Amino acid sequence: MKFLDQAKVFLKSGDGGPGAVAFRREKYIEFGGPDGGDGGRGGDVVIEAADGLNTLIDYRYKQHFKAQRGHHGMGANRNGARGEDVVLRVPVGTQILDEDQQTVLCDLTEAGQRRVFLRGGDGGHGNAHFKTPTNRAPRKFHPGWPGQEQWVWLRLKLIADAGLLGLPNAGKSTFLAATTAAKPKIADYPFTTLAPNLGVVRAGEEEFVIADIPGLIEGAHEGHGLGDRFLGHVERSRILLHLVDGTADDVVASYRTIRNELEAYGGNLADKLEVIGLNKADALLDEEIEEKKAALEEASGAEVMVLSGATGQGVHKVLYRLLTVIKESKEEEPEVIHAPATRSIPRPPVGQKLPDDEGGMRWDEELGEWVGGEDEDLEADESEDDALDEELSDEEALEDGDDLDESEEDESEEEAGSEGKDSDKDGTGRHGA
Ligand SMILES: Nc1nc2c(ncn2[C@@H]2O[C@H](COP(=O)(O)OP(=O)(O)OP(=O)(O)O)[C@@H](O)[C@H]2O)c(=O)[nH]1
Ligand SMILES: [Mg+2]
Repeated sequence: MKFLDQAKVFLKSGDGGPGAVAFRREKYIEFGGPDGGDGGRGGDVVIEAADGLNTLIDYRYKQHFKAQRGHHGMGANRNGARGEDVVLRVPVGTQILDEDQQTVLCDLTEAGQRRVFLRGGDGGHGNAHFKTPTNRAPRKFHPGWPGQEQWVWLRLKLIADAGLLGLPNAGKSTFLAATTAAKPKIADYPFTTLAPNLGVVRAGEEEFVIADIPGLIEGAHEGHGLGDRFLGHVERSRILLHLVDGTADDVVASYRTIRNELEAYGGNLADKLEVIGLNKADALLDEEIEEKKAALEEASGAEVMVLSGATGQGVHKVLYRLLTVIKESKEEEPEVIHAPATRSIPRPPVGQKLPDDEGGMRWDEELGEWVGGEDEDLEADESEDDALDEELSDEEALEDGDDLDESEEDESEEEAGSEGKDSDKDGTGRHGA
């Protein structure tokens, strides 16, 4: 299944149904009074965290979610039925962010959690409601209250107890495969892992979840490599396992590169507890291990554990350390860690940064593309980077989809709406009865 961890969707709760204008008309009964019922309430937009989902890919293909409007009231004091809710099933760990991506509106951290995100509008009163001693035949009715509508971002931040970090090829996926039943792709080229993988470690009675994310490189926060967006999936971790490839010439530089990216990402990441692992010990001589371990300890000011995901050397000790911290942290704070809002929009791709004064171009965070300046500049810039091209074409495809959806649905709604209202407003008799 394709992995997608962010999507922008339009939500609308149902409008309330209009009240009816109707009068009792029956043989032998004179002066039958007003008996138009109330309209039904519009459907809600409900968000539900579903077990067994781990991607937002469904929201790439459908972006508009509208709950049904309430049914209209009818004669003989019959109230309209309630509109049907629209339910969005999202993976556990999904946040709903405001359109500005700054505010977390809702954070679903447990399977089965349900939130009424937008309430449907109330139905309007029928004319029976407006009768008074002085106006015994009112033709007044209320058309119903409108529903609410909003564009929001869905952002998935997977929930794992421990997060794996490191440069590409540090051996993160190998570690995950060695300690859990997960079967991530492993190969000796960078960026083997393109989307996060989760695995469950079973240690005796206990178990915990590890997340393996794509490798980070220098400048990931500026969009280099795969960018740093995947760090969102370790934001809720209680501890990070930072793997450093022991066969690298300068392990301290490797370590610092990742630390810098954590700082640049912001959120709560740089302050998280971290276990540092000098990996691939099987490929190193003993004195190399000693030397590199000492250098790393000096640079980090923390103890460095030596391990090899390939042979299993030192792996149990690392798992035990992780488990101890996770257990302590869960005792202190059993709730899933609330992750702050972090930017989920694409960042300027590599080499695309233009100074603000150059041609008046600037990077538009909302659109994820360069805006302003001369068109020629824009084209030249776009063709430089394949990644950008892909992003743009994806977005265009989505936008086209939006337009279609909207125009279709709007038309059908308008038709339905105008029929409904005509029959209400002519005020000549029973509404829909
Ligand atoms: N000798 C040795 N090789 C290892 C060890 N762990 C991983 N490797 C090798 O290092 C290479 C990269 O391993 P991966 O597990 O794919 O690395 P990764 O960190 O997941 O890399 P990305 O997914 O690209 O970020 C593979 O060829 C592995 O076989 C180890 O402990 N010892
Ligand atoms: Mg990997």
